[in-house]
Amino acid sequence: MAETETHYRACNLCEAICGLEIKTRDGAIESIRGDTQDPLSRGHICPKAVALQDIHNDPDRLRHPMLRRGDDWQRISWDAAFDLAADKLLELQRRHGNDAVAVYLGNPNVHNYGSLLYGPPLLRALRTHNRFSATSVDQLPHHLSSYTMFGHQLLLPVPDLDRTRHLLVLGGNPMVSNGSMMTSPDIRKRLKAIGQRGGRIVVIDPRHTETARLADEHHFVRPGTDALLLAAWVATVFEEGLDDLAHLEGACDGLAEVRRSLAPFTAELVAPMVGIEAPTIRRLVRDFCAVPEAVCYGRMGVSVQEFGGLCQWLINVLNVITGHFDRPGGAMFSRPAVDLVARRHGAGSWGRWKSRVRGLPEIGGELPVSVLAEEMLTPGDGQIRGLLTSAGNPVLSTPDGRQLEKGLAELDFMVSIDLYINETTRHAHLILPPTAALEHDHYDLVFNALAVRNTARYSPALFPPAADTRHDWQIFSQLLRRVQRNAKLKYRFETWAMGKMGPARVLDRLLRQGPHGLRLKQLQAKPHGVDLGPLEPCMPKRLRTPDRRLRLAPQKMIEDLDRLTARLDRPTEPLVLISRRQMRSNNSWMHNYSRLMRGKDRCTLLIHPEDVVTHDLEGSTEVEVTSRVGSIVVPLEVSREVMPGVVSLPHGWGHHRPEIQLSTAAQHPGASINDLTDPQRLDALSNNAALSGLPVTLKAVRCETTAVGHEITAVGRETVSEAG
Ligand SMILES: Nc1nc2c(c(=O)[nH]1)N[C@H]1C(S)=C(S)[C@@H](COP(=O)(O)OP(=O)(O)OC[C@H]3O[C@@H](n4cnc5c(=O)[nH]c(N)nc54)[C@H](O)[C@@H]3O)O[C@H]1N2
Ligand SMILES: Nc1nc2c(c(=O)[nH]1)N[C@H]1C(S)=C(S)[C@@H](COP(=O)(O)OP(=O)(O)OC[C@H]3O[C@@H](n4cnc5c(=O)[nH]c(N)nc54)[C@H](O)[C@@H]3O)O[C@H]1N2
Ligand code: SF4
Ligand SMILES: [Mo]
Repeated sequence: MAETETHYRACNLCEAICGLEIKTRDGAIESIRGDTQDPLSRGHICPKAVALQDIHNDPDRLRHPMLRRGDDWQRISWDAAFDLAADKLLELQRRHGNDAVAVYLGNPNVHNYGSLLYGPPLLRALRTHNRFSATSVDQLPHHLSSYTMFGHQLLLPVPDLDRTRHLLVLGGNPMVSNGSMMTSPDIRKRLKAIGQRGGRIVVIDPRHTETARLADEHHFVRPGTDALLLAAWVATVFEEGLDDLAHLEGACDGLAEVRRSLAPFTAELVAPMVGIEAPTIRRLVRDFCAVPEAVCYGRMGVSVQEFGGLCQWLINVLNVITGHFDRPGGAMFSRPAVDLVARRHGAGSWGRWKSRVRGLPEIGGELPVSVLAEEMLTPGDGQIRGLLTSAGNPVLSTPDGRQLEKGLAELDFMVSIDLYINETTRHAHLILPPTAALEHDHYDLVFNALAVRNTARYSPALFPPAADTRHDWQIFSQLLRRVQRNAKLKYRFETWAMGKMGPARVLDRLLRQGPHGLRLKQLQAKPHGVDLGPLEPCMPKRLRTPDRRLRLAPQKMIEDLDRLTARLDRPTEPLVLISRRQMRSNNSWMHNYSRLMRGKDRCTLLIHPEDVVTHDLEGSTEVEVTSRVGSIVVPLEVSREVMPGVVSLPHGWGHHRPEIQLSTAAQHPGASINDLTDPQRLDALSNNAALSGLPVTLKAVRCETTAVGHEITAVGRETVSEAG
């Protein structure tokens, strides 16, 4: 009789890296639970972890390399697939130059250490300037502020959540996202513990979020005005003498410049624009300064907006000048077992090249994904004609998905490394299917470095690769071998040797070199992970600036303040759109598992009751939302959760696209918020997409409407709001 086996591993679906206990019998999963012995997650999991078995078993998942001929997909051997991919990409480069081939890397790459170790060499070998990733619709401003202030784009301060007594959150909803750029599984307990030790949580968000519900205080903020609020806080700190830099005395440059440049942004000046009264703005920062263990933290809502770069800089400035930096309970640097900032290589860069059409600068080795479609659709030298995507779905996740679809349809060749034929990969000529999470080993290179506690955990694979799948690292490695076929022997040898080693041996080397001197064997002997202790003060030696000084006033940031001043004079748009995340979604790609799809339609437009009246929507259940670039129809959900003048939609929906092979998702299509977002709306400093605060108009859709698929056949009423 078959025995039940118990396996321990970390979940790699989101940033929380929860420990899992998985029971199997006869190679089938019996249960997935939280691992109570994991030092970081302590038994917590969310519903997505249980769906790991659905990914594993999903009949829609690709298990063979697939070649598209017209609308038909046919199986092809791996050898033929690798040869074809390399031949086509190299040929395009030979005929049209290296930049004719673009690469887009999606979010799951950062949750896959094989991809992180084996992807970059392939990118380097392709020598294209057209490198894109989900970073420029996400955390790019964090990297930019870390690069300019601390000397390394990956040296990212983490809120010391377990010791703080005052958490000030702007534009993050950890109760749903489970924490971002702040790996903090078991977030509910961690947040509740702040109150239990006498502390407070304050949330600044245009929506009364799940996190706001748990907080002691919540304030609505007009989308895209947080930089004004933060500037006013910094100005108030100096004006009222609340600054406390004693412990960093002598370690910072630019203090006087920060003080001078931000002085004009008084609370009274910014209040009408921000939507929070001046006395409250002042009181909020006094409260923050009054607690030694306090930290200000800002995430997606303040990153994907017009002033994302300034927001992330000002958050760091606020923590530093108020004595809440590099101190327990404040913003601290981690000391992970694999140190991402050990080498200068990859520390960051800015403007080494520019995008061809709009002339936007490279940052950190890549161009903003908002220019991807125009680089495909605009003829001329250097036009993108070939594309490699890995673990991404930019049609649903980047601005103006419909324009991108047009670009993808015109490509001479596209190859995707992905588990599915989705809204993006359906345009590929060739899809290379990787193993799914439970079929490969895992070590979290990135999120251990962003965690609220230093821990390390290695997870072996549970199952052998499904059918004819290969690990992502093997796919990258094989593609590289082909791409390099005419390269110098030295490079070809390196690639061969690295391919022979495999990621686990590379990891072992990185662990040994790391600050804790661990070995893979030690981690293998501790299936629940090892605890490496709380975050520790490490200034200034942890800084990566050449002189180990913290730059408080990077020139680019100071220069961008003029744009912020100009924002004060801009009239407020009548209605703007923001995004929201949902517990049972994971960006665009986990809507194919029925256990996550039960219940009511989730892709709804949240709208304040006052706006229902203002926009003449009484009695309608659906609404047509229009932006500069397009329209979608979505169900309305009236709620006081959003502030008047703001509507909210989740992202990652829009599964009505033809020819996708996601049978469950297609039954719950929703509509894509990124059919509305505008590739021309960027944070001019970081060039991150300004997804949030998008001006939109609404039009009622009459109840007798028949919606066919998701194309609009409804007769709308007049548009009443004239935004944008
Ligand atoms: N369940 C689930 N978890 C996830 C994901 C998922 O899709 N589902 N995705 C993962 C990924 S890739 C990421 S990057 C993280 C993101 O993690 P978070 O940033 O914590 O998640 P969001 O829900 O995007 O939170 C953004 C918040 O900003 C608010 N907001 C919007 N505009 C503004 C503004 O102008 N100012 C302010 N102050 N707030 C604003 C929104 O109302 C929202 O509450 O989540 C990760 N975790
Ligand atoms: N309007 C709006 N847009 C947003 C956001 C928002 O808040 N609002 N959030 C943005 C953010 S933070 C992010 S991170 C992006 C995400 O955007 P993307 O990274 O482009 O999209 P995902 O939905 O994460 O798509 C992941 C793809 O990877 C595949 N996949 C999953 N695991 C693996 C694996 O191990 N290997 C390989 N090769 N493939 C795998 C899945 O099948 C899926 O096709 O979306 C962004 N877009
Ligand atoms: S919170 Fe994230 S890491 Fe934890 S179980 Fe859910 S998806 Fe996995
Ligand atoms: Mo993200």
